[in-house]
Amino acid sequence: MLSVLSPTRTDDLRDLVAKVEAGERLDFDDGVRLFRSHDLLTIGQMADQVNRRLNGGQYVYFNQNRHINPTNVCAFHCNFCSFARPREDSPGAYTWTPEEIVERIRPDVHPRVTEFHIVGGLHPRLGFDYYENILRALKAAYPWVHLKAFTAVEIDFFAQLTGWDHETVLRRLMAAGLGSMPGGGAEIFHPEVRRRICPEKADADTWLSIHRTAHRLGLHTNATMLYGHIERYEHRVDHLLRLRALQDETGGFQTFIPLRYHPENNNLGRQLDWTTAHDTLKTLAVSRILLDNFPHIKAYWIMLTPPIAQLALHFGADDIDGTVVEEKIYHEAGATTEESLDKFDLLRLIKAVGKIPVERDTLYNIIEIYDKPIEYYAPPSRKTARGQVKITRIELN
Ligand code: V47
Repeated sequence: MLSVLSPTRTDDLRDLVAKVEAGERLDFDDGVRLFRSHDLLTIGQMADQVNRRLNGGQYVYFNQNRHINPTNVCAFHCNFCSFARPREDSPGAYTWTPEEIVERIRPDVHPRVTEFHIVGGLHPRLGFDYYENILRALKAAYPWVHLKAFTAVEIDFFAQLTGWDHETVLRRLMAAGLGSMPGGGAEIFHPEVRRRICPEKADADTWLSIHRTAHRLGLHTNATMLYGHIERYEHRVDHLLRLRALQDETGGFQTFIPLRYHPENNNLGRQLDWTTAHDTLKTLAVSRILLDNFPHIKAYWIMLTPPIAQLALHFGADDIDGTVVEEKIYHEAGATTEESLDKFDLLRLIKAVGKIPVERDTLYNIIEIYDKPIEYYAPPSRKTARGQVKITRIELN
């Protein structure tokens, strides 16, 4: 008999819950079952448990960073991308010189900015020295800032440009100031999907091999997965398990970032809608459960919106990225979030869900733990609905 006190479940995940409680690994079929399940709260609890085991569960990391996209001119034609422009004279195309980049970001760089996140188009007519010079110029102007730069797809493009192997390209970039690599360009590894959404891009084996080489050279890297478009749950699980296998081998990944597909202003989006918040929370949680060897899972607030990023902190995520300041890839594709949040916004976002904010650098060295109450005045740039300037005293406990 049905009763509101004993609601029926569409499925039963008890055996998987027991596996996670025992610290056992889930396999491919388990992963697909989790994705097919609608029992979001059970999956969230499982992910929370893994997060507690790995990170204690109460800390949430953020950093003060600045994104830099040096050019949007790109030789590739990925179906999901709204950022790229095919030619230098295409409407909206831009390419900044290294000197322009240094000056453009100067107002935003202060001593507590610890990271520049640098990714961009694969410019068909610039030489490799352009990318090296960007790193050199940034290091010369802001020597304390870590350079997390260039996805594996960019590294592969530089190898084609120069005729060098991936290791040589990476060594050259390290000599110019490269400190680590971001996780972009992974999209969905499975060839059935990859050839439909980004046929020109480095394939899965190449992407993984470049990260393997980077780890061998002592670089830490991140990994991503672009979800919520034409892929099936099997493709997501395949993607996650390939990353888990490489991490078993090298231990060089720091953070996994599931990237929610944004369907505006790109070819793929013509017939696709936004995936749901339910799917987003489930994807974060299943990632946390399957990637039991990844130290961190990031809920990138720009892409998720701050409210969903907050919920994600109860579904396995322990990082929300940083201040960002200027964001193009998601805003061209329909993101409605701010482009920047300041440190206090991030503290508020994290403290509001009962977690302790931890300011970190790119390599997760701790800069400050915010475990005491904080009082501050919100900046006068905040306006009321009537356009009046409002300075508010805010207390964070
Ligand atoms: O590789 C492009 C994705 C990535 C769209 O390592 C899109 O800390 C959704 O990798 N909808 C670049 N996603 C961003 C990235 C990243 C972001 C934040 C932190 C880190 C990190 C890495 O953006 C691309 C691609 O997968 N992307 N277009 C779109 N329409």
